[in-house]
Amino acid sequence: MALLPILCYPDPKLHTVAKPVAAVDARIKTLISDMIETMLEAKGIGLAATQVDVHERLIVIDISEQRDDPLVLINPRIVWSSPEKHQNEEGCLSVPGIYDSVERCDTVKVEAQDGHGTARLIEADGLLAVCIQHEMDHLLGRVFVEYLSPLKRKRIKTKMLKSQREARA
Ligand code: K1U
Ligand code: ZN
Repeated sequence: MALLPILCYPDPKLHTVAKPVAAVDARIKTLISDMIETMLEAKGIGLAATQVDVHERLIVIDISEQRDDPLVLINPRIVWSSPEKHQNEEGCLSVPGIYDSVERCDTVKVEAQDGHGTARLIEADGLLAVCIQHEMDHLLGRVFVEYLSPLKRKRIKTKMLKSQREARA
């Protein structure tokens, strides 16, 4: 297993639209293991392949308290979302240290393949629903800060570029 580097906002590669996973083969299984290890090490509850510069439709999530119950979604598709929406506090491993409120659907139903390539239908609410919507946005090249005001986004961009410059110095 390997830790993968996570792209940081405003890296333009975060805006790449991911392509479908063609087959759940050995390469994808290795990528799944590496993404789970990377997510756990970074203390995240989710990670999209886009964030590790792989532009295929794959996400991993683990919202369990023991951090031992990963959910793997390959080629996920939201087939139903509730009309009820709420604001939720979000963070992102690609935008470290920034947390803000984003409106998301309360409940979603998602069709996807699991890590074995088996088709699944998942109904999610609460933090899982928020995390699925956040990660699926990554696969469309969308970062959560794009839901914030242009002024907030500009400040976040400046802050990220400054900390990246300082980390390089
Ligand atoms: O996509 C990512 O970068 C992972 C992200 C997932 C996420 C967290 C919170 C709401 C929506 C999506 C994170 O794991 S950020 C770090 C984190 O562990 C966290 C932050 C806020 C609330 C709960 C967890
Ligand atoms: Zn994120």
